[in-house]
Amino acid sequence: MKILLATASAALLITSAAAAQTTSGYGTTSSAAPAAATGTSAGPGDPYDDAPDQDAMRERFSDRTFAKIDANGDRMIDRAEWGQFMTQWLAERRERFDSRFNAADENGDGLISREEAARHEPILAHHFDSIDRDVDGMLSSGEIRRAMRMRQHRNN
Ligand SMILES: [Ca+2]
Ligand SMILES: [Ca+2]
Repeated sequence: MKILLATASAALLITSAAAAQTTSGYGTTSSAAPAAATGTSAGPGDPYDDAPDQDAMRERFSDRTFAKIDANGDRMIDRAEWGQFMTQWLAERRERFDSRFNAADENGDGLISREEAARHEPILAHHFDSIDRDVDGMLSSGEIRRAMRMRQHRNN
């Protein structure tokens, strides 16, 4: 197969940097690159997916294995096909993050307050103070993404 696993893994490492871990509501960590390359089933593990969503996600991801990434069906995944796959995957992930963020952001001010976190995202609520880098009592999407990245790095 044409794709370099090292490259794929590196790409995934960067692009999945925001993916978090544990099954405590942040989703499990798994690497999509080997799964994608070997055709085995494993979800990329979206940090912002809860368990049921994650199962659905894993299901979807196993659909989207080698054959699916291999757009032209030549049984090789080239750089362009991989790039397209990652682009789409990232877009979907961003969409899920945004929709979940927006669902928690009851008053639509673009920030998650302590109360909003408590009602919608217990994990965020639990780690509120460490996530709230600028100590303004609100979580921005940037602060949440940063926290997820850091968790990911700690797990690697
Ligand atoms: Ca809000
Ligand atoms: Ca803040």
